[in-house]
Amino acid sequence: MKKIALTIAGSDPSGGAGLQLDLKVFEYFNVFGMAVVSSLTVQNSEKVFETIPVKGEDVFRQIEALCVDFNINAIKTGMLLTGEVIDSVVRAYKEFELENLVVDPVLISSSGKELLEKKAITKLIDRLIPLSKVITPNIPETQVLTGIRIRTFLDIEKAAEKIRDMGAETVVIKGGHFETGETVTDFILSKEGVLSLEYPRVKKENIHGTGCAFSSAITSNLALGKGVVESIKTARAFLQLAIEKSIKMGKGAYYLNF
Ligand code: PXL
Repeated sequence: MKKIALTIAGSDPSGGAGLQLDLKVFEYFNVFGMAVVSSLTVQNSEKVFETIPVKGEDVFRQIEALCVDFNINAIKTGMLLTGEVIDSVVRAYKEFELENLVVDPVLISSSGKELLEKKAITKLIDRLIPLSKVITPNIPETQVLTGIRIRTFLDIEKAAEKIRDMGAETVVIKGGHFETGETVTDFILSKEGVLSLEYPRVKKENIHGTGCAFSSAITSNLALGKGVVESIKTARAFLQLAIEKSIKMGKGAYYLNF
């Protein structure tokens, strides 16, 4: 039977990020994609102009309707915007005994718009992160979540341990914002130990949706029944390809292409 992956994420009407991109990635991996809308955004390739909340109870009811019908093999969360949405996801995750949760702890857009309200950050840490099989923060998100200022590779390792101690099973710290050399190194702390994945840095000013695509590729592979580390490696290789092939669709950021 075809496997099902669910994204609980914000809408990016331009298709460059958010649940619209997640669905395309699920399709690429031949997984049946479902999407619960956690918030709306008004945006284009240049900027996120506005964020519009969806009520927590409405998010819960969307998930509920899916869970009473389908067997969902893996889930990811992206932009959640509010604490009440986090509460709904946590409640649904527990009530419907969901598994294989990938948390992309989206906090702020590249253009500087808040995608999770500040007062909900402790809720993310206390309630959602402990349920995650994989969490995929970038460097700025890692700094906010841990309070550790990342200057060296050792700082990344310490921060990964701190996030693991919050209850995440596997922590992937994305190195794209760290240094600006010829390579990008992602750091993985899993039950199997530590691992780093190194890829050539693609020199394009600004590429939209990389975090969304990476976490939904991991989710796809978990839905297919692959192991955690294998899912992360496959997702990273896929992301590299999509970055290399990324294209200018509008006036602003490059969009992933795969
Ligand atoms: O890349 C973070 C992100 C996630 N989800 C939505 C977004 C963005 C960034 O703009 O718009 C909907």
